[in-house]
Amino acid sequence: MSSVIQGFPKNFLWGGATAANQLEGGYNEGGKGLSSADMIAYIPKEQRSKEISHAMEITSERIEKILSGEFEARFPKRDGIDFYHRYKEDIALFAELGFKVFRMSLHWSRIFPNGYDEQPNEEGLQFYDDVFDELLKHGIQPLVTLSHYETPLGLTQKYNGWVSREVVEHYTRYAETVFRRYKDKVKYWLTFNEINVITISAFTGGGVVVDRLDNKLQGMYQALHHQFVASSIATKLCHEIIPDAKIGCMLARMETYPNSCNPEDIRKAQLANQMNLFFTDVHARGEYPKFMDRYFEENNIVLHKEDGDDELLKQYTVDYISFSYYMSITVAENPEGGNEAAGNLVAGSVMNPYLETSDWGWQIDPIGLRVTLNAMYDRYQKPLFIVENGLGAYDKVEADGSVHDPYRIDYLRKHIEQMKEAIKDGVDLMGYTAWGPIDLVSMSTSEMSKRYGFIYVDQDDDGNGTLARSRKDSFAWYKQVIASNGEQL
Ligand code: BGP
Repeated sequence: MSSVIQGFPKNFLWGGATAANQLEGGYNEGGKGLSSADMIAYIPKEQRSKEISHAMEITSERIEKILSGEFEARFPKRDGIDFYHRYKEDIALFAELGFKVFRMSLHWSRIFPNGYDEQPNEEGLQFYDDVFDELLKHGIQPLVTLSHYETPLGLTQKYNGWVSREVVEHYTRYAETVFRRYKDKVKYWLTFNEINVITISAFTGGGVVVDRLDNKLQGMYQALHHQFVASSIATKLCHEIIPDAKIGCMLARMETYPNSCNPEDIRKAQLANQMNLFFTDVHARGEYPKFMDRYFEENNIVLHKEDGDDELLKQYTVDYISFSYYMSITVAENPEGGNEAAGNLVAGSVMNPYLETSDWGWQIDPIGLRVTLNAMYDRYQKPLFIVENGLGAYDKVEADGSVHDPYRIDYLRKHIEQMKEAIKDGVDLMGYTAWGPIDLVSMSTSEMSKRYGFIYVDQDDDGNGTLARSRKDSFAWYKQVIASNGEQL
C-alpha cells in the first residue's frame, strides 16, 4: 500500500502562463504576418455584446474594414505589453520569482506569416530561439503552446480557417518546423489552447468566420475534427523528433454543478460536464465518446472524416492533460433568470449562492479545483497540469507606486491548498502555471484593467503608459510559495 503523498512532489513545475497575442506586441515586426488575434477590432465598451469574446463579432466585412484601414483595429491586442522588445527584463523577473517553467505560445504567423507559406520566416524562428535561450540561461523550462487563439489570417482568407482540411497540412508543417528547430530547448508542448472554445467562438479558436458557413454548428465541429487530427499528427511528430519531450492537450475546464438534488438538475450538470470533457476524451482516449453520437444526430452534424483519421486519433493520444481553471458553473433545468457570472458559457447557468464572484462575474471556487482534479484523474489516469488559474481584478497603484493585492494572494492560496489536497487524494499533478504572471491583455475584454499579474505593467485600456514593470505584494508571496515548494502559503 503506497503511502499518501504529503505536499508537492520535489520536481513540481511551478511557473506562470502567457499567450503571444496577449503578451508580445510587435504585431507587424520581424516579418510576422497578420493573425486572427490582430483582428480583434476596437469595440467601444457601450457597444460590446455579452459574448465572451469580441472575436464572436468578427465578420468578413469587419476584417475587410480593418485591412482597408477604415476600422482601427483594437489596441492592445496588437501591442500586448511589448514582451517582443522587453523579454530579457521580463524573464529576469520570472527568474527572481523562482519559476521552474514558463508557459508561452508561439505566434504561428511569426513563423509562417500567411500560414500556407512553404518556407518559414527565419527572423521569427530566431526570436523564439533568443527567448528560449534567455529562459534556459535562468534555468526556466519553456512550456510551449503551438496555437493559442492565433491563426494566421492568410488561412482565414484562403480557407476560412480550420473548417478546411487543408489547414491540417499547414499546421503539421508548422509543428514539424518548430519541433526540429527547438528540439534541444523545449521539452514540454501543447497542441491547442482551450480546444473547446472553437465550439463557442470559431474565430477565436480556429480563424473561422461563421458568416461564411452554411451551417454554423456543422462548421464548428468539422473544424474541431481537423484540429483533433492535426493534434494527433503533431503528437506523432513530436515523439519522433524529440523523444524525451512531453506533448499534451489543453481544455478550458468548466466544472459544472447541479443547482439542486432535483434529478433534472443533476442530469443537466452531467451533460454539461460530458460536453466539456468530450474534448479531452478524444485527445486522451483516442476516440469520440458515444454520447456525442446522439448530440451530432440531434443537431444534424455529420463529420467528414478521411480514411485513417480514427486510427490516428487512437494511436497518437496525448502524454498529459492540461487545463485552465478559473471558476465553477451551476446549472438548473429551469433557471429563474440567467447568470452573467459564467459569461453564458454554459446554457442554463445560475448564480451559486455559496460562492464569491469576481469583478468580472466569475464565481470563485477553490474546492471546485479539487473536485475537477479528482474527476479528471479518475477519468483518464494520465498526468495533469494546471496551465491557467488566476484572478482578474482591478489593481490600485498607491502614491508610492506600490500595489497591494491581498485578494489575489487569497484566491491563489486557496486554489493551491486544494491542489495539495488533490495530490493527497492520489492525483498525479505535474505543475501549475498561474495565468498572467505579468499583467497582460485580457482575452475576453481586450483590456489591461482586468489584471492577473504578480508584476504590474504601467499601461491602461487605451494603450497609454510607460510600460514600466513593478512588483505587486503578490510577487514576494508567490516567490516564497515556490521557494518552499508550496509549503509556505
Ligand atoms: C483563457 C485564455 C487565456 C486568458 C484567460 C483569462 O480562456 O486561454 O488566454 O485570456 O482565459 O481570461 P481573460 O483574459 O478573458 O480574463
